[in-house]
Amino acid sequence: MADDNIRVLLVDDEPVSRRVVQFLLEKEGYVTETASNGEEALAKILTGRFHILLTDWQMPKMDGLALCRHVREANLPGYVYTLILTANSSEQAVVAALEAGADDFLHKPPNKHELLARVMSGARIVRLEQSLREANEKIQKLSLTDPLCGTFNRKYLNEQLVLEMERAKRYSRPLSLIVADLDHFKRVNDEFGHLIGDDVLRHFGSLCMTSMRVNDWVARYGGEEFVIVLPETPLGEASCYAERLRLRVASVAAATSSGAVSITASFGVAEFSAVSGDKTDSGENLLRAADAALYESKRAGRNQVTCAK
Ligand code: GH3
Ligand code: MG
Ligand code: MG
Repeated sequence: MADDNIRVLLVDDEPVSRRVVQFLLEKEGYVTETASNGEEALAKILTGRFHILLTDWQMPKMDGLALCRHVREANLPGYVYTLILTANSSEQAVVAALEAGADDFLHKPPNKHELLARVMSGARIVRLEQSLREANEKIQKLSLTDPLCGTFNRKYLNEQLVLEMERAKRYSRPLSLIVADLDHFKRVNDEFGHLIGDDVLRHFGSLCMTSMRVNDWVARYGGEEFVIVLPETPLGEASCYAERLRLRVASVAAATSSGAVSITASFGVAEFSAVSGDKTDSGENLLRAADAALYESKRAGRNQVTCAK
């Protein structure tokens, strides 16, 4: 039996041959939908729901070759394995179908066993592509995540901040950034050891992640320093957010194997300016301004929020 996750789109303008093939595929366990011409098929394929396309060649409106070409040009979430069915099985026809982007070619009317075997081999390719894509996504995600805290890492910060600033500039939207640094964190390590220090860092990362809105994100910048990016947020709002987070950090102790460990953190806040030449006109300058404000918080006694001037 076929994997019931595999969805097939069957395209044929002749209702009888459509019904025969649909019956065969469904009996084998493939979820099968149909279309009666290339145009209708393309609209369905573009929904991204199909893994295998089994299409007739000669059809009104848009033929099978044109359909294949459109499918290959489309930006789809996964690979669509494509088989072309035709009565014309000349060498030139086979070449034209493969050149148009088909993966395989079947004579019409198809032999039942051959049809199922070829669809099954398509399903194998689809699953292979799915697992490769999932593995890639996992690796991509891991390469942008801080392994200790589960926040994003510095690589993500460098890449994403530029994009966020471009968007803010293009749509004239505000964007703010907070640099947070744990206070006297060295003392935590000295008193409780590095492993407990790690627990405390995880705790801090988790407090940040659970107190943000959906479009905000946090990256671990260095040892015990984090950067929080707040799109669509002007300086005043970002400062209120930092103040709420500061209070939460100071009031919720980290639960560690050595018991509850209380910490505080200092914050520096800055808002991006799209005006070239301003103090916060680039990612680097924005970070520098927030860092200078953080330094002010440290200098003034720690456990506080300072906005960049
Ligand atoms: P301040 O209030 O001025 O920020 O003082 P601080 O002690 O927090 O700052 P300092 O920069 O002197 O020390 C930071 C400490 O953070 C020292 C370093 O050992 C520790 N640290 C950095 N990365 C890690 C980590 O991944 N795990 C643990 N446990 N400690 C870390
Ligand atoms: Mg510190
Ligand atoms: Mg530090």
